[in-house]
Amino acid sequence: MERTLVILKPCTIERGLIGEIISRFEKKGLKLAGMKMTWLTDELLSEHYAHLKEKSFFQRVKDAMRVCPVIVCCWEGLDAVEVVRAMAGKTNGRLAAPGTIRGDYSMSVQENIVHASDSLETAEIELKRFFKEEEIFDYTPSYIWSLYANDEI
Ligand code: IDP
Ligand code: MG
Repeated sequence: MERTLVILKPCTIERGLIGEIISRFEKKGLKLAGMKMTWLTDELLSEHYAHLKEKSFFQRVKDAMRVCPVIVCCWEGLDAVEVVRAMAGKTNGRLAAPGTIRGDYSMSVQENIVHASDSLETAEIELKRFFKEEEIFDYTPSYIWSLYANDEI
């Protein structure tokens, strides 16, 4: 099973969409392996958004992530990284397809509801960045055999 990082961004907290977004991942059949509320630091965000450091909007994007605490989640499932990225949709909420999280809840490139890891390698690095080892939980939900065929897992 793969694990991936999702961050519910400040825009999501402020707009009262926490339950809606978490509910989508739950209904899909992803397993919540870790979750906490945390106030991110500029230092941590500089690391997290290092790929944007040459962009004019780098500082603005980081500041937008510190408007209020965020909720970081670890979701687990078969192909979880790809599944969650597909559920998030395109970066720009105005271009993201209806039915995706950004497509349904965002009108913005920056204020786009969630962060989702973009590859398995990134997910591993990002989970370590935001969670301590003991904050990620191993357990098997009783409904696992209703979610997957026995040759899938
Ligand atoms: P992603 O979140 O879809 O993986 P990235 O390119 O990794 O997109 O960018 C990280 C975050 O930076 C985006 O989710 C968005 O909040 C912000 N961002 C990306 N491109 C722009 C832009 O052109 N203007 C403003 N903010 C941007
Ligand atoms: Mg990204």
